[in-house]
Amino acid sequence: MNIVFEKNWSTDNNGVPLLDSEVERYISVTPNENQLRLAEKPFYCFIHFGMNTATAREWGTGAESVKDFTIKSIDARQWVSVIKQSGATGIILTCKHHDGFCLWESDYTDFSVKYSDFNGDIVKMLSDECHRQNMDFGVYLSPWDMHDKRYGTSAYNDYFCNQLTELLTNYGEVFEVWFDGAKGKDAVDFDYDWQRYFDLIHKLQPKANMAICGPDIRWVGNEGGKTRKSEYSVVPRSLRDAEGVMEKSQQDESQAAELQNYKSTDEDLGSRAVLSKNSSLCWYPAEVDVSIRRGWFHSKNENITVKSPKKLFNIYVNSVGNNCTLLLNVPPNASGVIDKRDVKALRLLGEKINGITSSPIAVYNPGELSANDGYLEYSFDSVKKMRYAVIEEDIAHSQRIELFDFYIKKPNGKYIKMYSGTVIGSKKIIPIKGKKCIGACLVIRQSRSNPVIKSIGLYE
Ligand code: FUL
Repeated sequence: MNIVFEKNWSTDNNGVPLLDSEVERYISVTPNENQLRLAEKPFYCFIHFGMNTATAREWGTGAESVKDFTIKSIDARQWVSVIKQSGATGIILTCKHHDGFCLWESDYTDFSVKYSDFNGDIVKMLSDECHRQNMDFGVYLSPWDMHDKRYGTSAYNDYFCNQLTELLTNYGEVFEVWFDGAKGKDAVDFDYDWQRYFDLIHKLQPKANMAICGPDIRWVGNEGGKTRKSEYSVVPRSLRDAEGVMEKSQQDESQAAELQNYKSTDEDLGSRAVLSKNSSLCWYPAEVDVSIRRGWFHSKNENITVKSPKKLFNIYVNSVGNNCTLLLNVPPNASGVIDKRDVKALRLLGEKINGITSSPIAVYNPGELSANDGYLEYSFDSVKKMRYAVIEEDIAHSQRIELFDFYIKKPNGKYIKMYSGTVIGSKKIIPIKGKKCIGACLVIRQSRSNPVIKSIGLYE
């Protein structure tokens, strides 16, 4: 045996218990069916489109009128097909942003497309097109509403539930409902009836995940595409508290830039040290929301800020490949189409993502490891130039791996460590940069119990 592999989870487990009653408490926390389904389709897009697209703003003022929505048409087919090319499998539309303008023909307000010069229901146009092109459709409905006079009174909770009912009844299956925590710092205090919203969603769309201020998916904590070194999915239940999420969210239009540079102070959300201090835990995986441009809404002044395919791909590897889902925002312009710059970046991103797994050296499915599998060693029949290793835990058994090293075996027989990591979770993507090798080895140094590995894919 190679001496460097001797210390592993099955021998000393880095000096911590492999499984005791405390650790058992951590691994008893597992995803529900909706969370499992989302982890299988971890990349989807946001579309920020609406009043702000017409008025060229990031946030509205609350004083807009339907006449300000001067957009005449949209090309939903283009939106969906362009986004599909990026490899994304779903789209979440800002059906109502903070300005309160509704992109569907709601029966509960006169501040919607129905009363504007736009001819049609944008939510219907997009959801129909998503279903036609086999893409998931999701809904962003801003809890904070600057325009509606009911906001701040209990009648607003009824209004909000009526809106949810329309959106979750008339537009087919909805895969995610996104509740933004942002609220202007001068806005009136208001008690959102979160539990009523969650119960309603659960009743009308039992397969939908509820994100950010919702209980299924947590906000990664910034809008710049960054993730922590260790993105845990088993975390203290208190992180699910919607009011807590709101406190950390945008409270001012200009704060978007700040959030793009945000460095989370809560770096550790789920190590043993954190979990041991919390009696109640939950499965609450992170979602990375980031815009392809500087702003969330389209502005022609920001055409030069479209992120390069390389940058977008790095974001993908650091989010999807770091146990998170990725929600990439693509804002169509006031002519109702996605700009050609964004189109090109998305196409090239899609090619790069496909390129990760297009040339497999081998894909293994080890399943639950036993004490004999302290490390996993693989040999190839010829020299390969490895570009990626993709490792997935079977998260139906929770997340177990806490520390690991990944080695390649050089043609001269020597092992070189390519990566040291912590969390694996639903997916870890390790770039190897085309290094020549005749084998590879995964050494799990620390785990919460016997690791359960769904797959290890090695790619040229
Ligand atoms: C923020 C909002 O204030 C932004 O306008 C955008 O919708 C972003 C996704 O969330 O909190």
